[in-house]
Amino acid sequence: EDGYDLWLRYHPLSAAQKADLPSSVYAEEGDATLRVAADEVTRALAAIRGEPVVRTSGAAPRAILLGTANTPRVAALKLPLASLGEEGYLLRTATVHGQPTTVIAANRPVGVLYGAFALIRRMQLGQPLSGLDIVDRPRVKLRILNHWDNLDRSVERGYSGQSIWDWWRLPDAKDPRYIDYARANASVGINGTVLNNVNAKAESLTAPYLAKAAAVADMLRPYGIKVYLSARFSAPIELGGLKTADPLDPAVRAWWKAKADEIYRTIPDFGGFLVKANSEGQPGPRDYHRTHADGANALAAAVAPHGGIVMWRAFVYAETDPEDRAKQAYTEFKPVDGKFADNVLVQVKNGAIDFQPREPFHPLFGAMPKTPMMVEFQITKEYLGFSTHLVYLGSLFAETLNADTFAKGRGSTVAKVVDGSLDGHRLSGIAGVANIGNDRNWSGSVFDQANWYAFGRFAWNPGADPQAIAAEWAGLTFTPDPAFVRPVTQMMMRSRQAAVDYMTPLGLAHLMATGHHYGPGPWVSDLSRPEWNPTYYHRAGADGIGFDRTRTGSNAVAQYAAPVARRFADPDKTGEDLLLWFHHLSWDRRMADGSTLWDTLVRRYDRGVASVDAMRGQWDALRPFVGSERWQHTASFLGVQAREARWWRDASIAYFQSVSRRPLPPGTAAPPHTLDWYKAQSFPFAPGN
Ligand code: BDP
Repeated sequence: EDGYDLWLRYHPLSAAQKADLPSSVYAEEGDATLRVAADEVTRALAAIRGEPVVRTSGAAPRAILLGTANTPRVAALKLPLASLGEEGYLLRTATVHGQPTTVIAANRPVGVLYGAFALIRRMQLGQPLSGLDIVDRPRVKLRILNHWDNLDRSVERGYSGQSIWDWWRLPDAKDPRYIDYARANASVGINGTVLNNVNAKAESLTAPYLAKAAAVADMLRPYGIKVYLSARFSAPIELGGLKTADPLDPAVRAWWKAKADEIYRTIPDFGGFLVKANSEGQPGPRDYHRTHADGANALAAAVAPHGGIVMWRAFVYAETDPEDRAKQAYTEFKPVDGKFADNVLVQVKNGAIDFQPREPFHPLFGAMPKTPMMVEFQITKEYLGFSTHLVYLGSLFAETLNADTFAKGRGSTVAKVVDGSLDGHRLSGIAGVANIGNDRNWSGSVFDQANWYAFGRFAWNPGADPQAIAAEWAGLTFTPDPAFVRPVTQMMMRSRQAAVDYMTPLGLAHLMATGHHYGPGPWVSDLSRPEWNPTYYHRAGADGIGFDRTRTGSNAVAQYAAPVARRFADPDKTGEDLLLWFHHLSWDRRMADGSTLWDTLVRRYDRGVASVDAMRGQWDALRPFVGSERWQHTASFLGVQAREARWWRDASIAYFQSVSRRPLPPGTAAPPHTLDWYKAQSFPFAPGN
């Protein structure tokens, strides 16, 4: 097994485990989505039981019955479907024609599909089906992957091969892999996908590319997945020949309207646009002295008659204001709260800077109550060791979603901002920058598949438990045997803190090498923009280390609600995890346990290295549970990670010691090379170079 089957492996259970499983499937198959739901259950059940499954159109013993309220046999059961909404489902054990039957029911076919995958999970994990009575529905409306895929099939920050979208061969050649992509996404409730990079080319909106996108949309539709496109703000100039892209210019608005009409003629259920504007060189409304709301509303007006939406990114940082990059999105967006059309969502990265191993939650969460706010996570691990380092992101997602903004008092979590419940929004959404490519194993490594899986499960339920999700994924991907699941889950749960420790401990951030962002570069200080340099972020000098974001510094803490601001303003209350994000402190400062900041910093690097060594040991012990190809692949990557964790540790300590001029704490090893040696390290090639 090479990992292609993801968590949908459908492998046989032991005789005892499968004894009570159903043996037939009943569904009415007029609807394409109901048909794929029935096919999937049949396929899974046959594989898990290891024998053929009967598809029936009448009463059968031990059947699975799938359907909506419009399916007569389901309707006859008079199930309480009202509370399920558009996408929820109900799993229940019922008696149909005197036969014990497992029922999957929903208001709409897509709910049945989600219920089918939930039932498959239970079956595959060997959980009992008797006495089932489960109701579930997604808390978030738009659960969307963002592909940073270019039209030439390169993938920005992609570490798993080329884009799966074969633009050259589309629309005629429809790669069957798109169906497996759709199955995987539907199985975790993902219901939308943005096909192209936020650094968008206008060409993606031309007729030939729309025809290609339409072919993909046709394949994804039965799986409840809508297609969206990243739009380049200056497309009216580039494609329409206009002199301006000013969002208030009537000709520009007419161009977008005509373009939207054309798109909806091609893709009738097109989801809408994602826009990166006035960020890192992308054009945007500020080029015309208009606000982000003016820009978003122009596109929103074009798609509104068709039911489309606009996701407008808040990832902006002006080239002119070097004071504190962490503050800039709030400064630009907070004043326009309430100015966005009601089919616009503002999409905000989880932290204020850029997908670092650890960041505090973005101050815009809770600060724009009149605007639906999406959170954007990065599933692809640009700053977390690409696809070679094993880092489970479920704990990172949970850390952001559980953070309390205090916007409306205690309990105003980011999750409640994002699911719309805090401020009563009709629209809500979560976006994840995809880690999917054309590698056989989709994500570059088997354990990176867990991050795709966890993203979907958190988008469905932002209150989910990362540990439970890790266990579920491991059980499905390898084996549900607790002797495997328990240690592997523990390993996954520790992995993100390990990476934080060996890359950016104690709230440090953005210390990586230039361009590709792989490996350490804390010394880098010669890039043209101040906020591109690691030295801008750590501010280490003879006096100490860290970025002062309190009143004596950039005062970024003031962008948070008062209770949060008070906590972050006080180094004794901030907590070790975010300490140097908010404070510039003396190397000799005493930490809670009495050690100095310098000694603690060195020990965190050591702890990170030790955690990776422990992960290697655990994986060795798990060899009997895992097929050889997937075991070997993971073992070799853990070897890379162990070597590179040391590299991060040694290079960082060599550099920081050259600044702190403090001795290493007793019992810690000196870096084996000089600082100059670490500075001279580079790659012959690294993705993103
Ligand atoms: C940064 C990436 C860059 C992206 C940008 C974004 O380095 O490649 O284009 O984010 O999110 O993290 O737009």
